[in-house]
Amino acid sequence: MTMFRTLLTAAAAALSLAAPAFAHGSGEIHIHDAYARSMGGMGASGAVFFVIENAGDHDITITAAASDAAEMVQLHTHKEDANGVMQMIEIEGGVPVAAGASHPFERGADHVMLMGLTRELKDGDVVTVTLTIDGADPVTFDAVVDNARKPAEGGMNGHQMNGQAPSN
Ligand SMILES: [Cu+2]
Repeated sequence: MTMFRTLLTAAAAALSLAAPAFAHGSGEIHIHDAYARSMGGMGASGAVFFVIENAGDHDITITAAASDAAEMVQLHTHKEDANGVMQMIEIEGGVPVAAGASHPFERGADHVMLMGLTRELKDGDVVTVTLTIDGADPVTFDAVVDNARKPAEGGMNGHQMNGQAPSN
């Protein structure tokens, strides 16, 4: 049996060595409810929000984000400074998502920051985002621009009708 086991082990080792890089591919990573918004026209900033689900059996870390909608794209989060003021800062070390877990990118928390929009983002436009992931293949998804959407919770205007034009 020892010989047989050795052969099996060798075969398994050869298989794992030969396995393509996408063996733990994006089929296990799901993006839900993606949308984008802008804080102004071309050259201004925008952000992308979504929920990422790691349906795989090992932990991953989102290390970077890219999009052709902006000159610079960063993983951001909000942090309270010494004066109690919420500030946006770049996330260092990436965003971990444990196996079987989901992680929200949402208003007032983690988000994909679009800095220097290359075009105006109007409602219904599509922003394509690619996430670089440690532990999985890159994931590319489309986020539809919805500038009227309110934060999911805690928003002062949460009772307002979605899609209602702001008065200005
Ligand atoms: Cu930001």
